Amino acid sequence: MVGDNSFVVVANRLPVDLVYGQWVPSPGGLVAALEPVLQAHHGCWVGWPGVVDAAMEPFHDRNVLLHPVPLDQQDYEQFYEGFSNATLWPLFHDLIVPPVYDQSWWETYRSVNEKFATEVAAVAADNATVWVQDYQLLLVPGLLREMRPDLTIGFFLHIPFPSPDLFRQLPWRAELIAGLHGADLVGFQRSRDEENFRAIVDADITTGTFPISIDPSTFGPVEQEIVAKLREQLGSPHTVLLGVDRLDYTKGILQRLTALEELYDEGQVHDVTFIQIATPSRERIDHYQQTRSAVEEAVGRINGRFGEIGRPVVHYYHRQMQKAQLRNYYAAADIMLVTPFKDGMNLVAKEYVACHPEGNGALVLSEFAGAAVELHKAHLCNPFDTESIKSAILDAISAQGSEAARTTMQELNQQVNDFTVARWAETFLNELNATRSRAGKENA
Ligand code: ADQ
Repeated sequence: MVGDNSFVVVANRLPVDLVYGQWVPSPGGLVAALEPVLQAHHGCWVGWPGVVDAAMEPFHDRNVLLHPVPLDQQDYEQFYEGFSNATLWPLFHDLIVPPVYDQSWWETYRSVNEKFATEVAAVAADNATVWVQDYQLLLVPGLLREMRPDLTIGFFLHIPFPSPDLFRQLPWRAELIAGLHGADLVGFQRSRDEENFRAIVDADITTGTFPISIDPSTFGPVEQEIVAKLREQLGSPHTVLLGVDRLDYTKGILQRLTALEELYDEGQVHDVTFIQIATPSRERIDHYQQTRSAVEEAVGRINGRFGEIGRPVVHYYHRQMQKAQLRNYYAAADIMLVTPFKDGMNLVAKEYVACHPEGNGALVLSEFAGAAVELHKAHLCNPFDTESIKSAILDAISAQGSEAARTTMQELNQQVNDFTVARWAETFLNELNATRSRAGKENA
């Protein structure tokens, strides 16, 4: 028996969180971008609700039908924390920390991917389109293809794809590649990721590059009074720097703190305040705990060395924030620091740019973030080189208020307004349909 959904999105997480016993929409542009498609095509979303051992019936949220996939504690530890986030995540981010290769994690990863595929196979209508998201579900396209050859299957990888030499380390590399072969179209953030993937697969798999984006309309207009108040609360510093990240070792948070500390130490900056907002993330994994300790130690040290009463140099928040509040911080910041060692895209960079339609503000951006391809006019830096981060910050400070800085920020803003997440989804889905029609004709 088949289901009646002609469009199915499958992702590790459902786009909702359970907060004090209530389901609340989880922040993220993906659901906003896909909502119209889901509604127009009688679609549904298959994913884990984020709570272990939750036995739940399908339910509606914002008019989208959500199909929960239950995971137990072992699934959570071995599939999510283990294989997804301690094996694939570090391997796909170029070994910033060493990946762990563990046979039992792999077996759980495979069995959880089977659970997701089985659920999708049950809810998808005849000839439905299924869009599989990200590195937690690399086996789903292949498993689904066996269960339901009638489906059109797309896959999008949100994180980078490593170079062939790194990927070959993975003991289960052949199985993962076979999994992706089940897709009609495999999409990447950057052409470099697509090239890395193409170097290890047969020519017959269709791939494409589709840089993800945001919905700029959710980032404006900004209330100037609130922004002015925020700057006042900070003590009206000359320059406000901002960082917004999940607290993850890929994001280079410690490196930007080190750069700031050295700039203060050398007397190159004065009256500069840095706000770092870090969302708690994957907190039970060792390397995340180590990163948090190192970041918090640096914050304390910098404030101890250079802060004054009522005027710390670094304001550090380790918590999730509402998008509306985040928007005020983006708008208030003179310079945004986005310095990951490696990042599939980095939506924070685009969100900041979306909050600066008038052209004030500046973006310091790692050349290793996918966003650097489109936002190449930002102050690019190499996060492995503290001098490079420092000089990008100094360049941005000295250009503050200039006509050239304004023109650059307006161009970046235009780019983000033109290439929205809705356009990303539409481009991917059009290409997926075109690929499937070509294949249909060839087989006819
Ligand atoms: P992430 O690694 O999570 O995403 P990013 O693209 O920056 O990184 O997205 C983070 C999102 O979380 C942003 O929308 C941001 O606003 C939000 N966020 C961060 N800190 C927050 C806080 N304290 N409070 C509230 N919201 C906060 C992965 C890949 C990226 C890729 C995206 C999408 O690692 O490279 O860009 O998927 O494909």
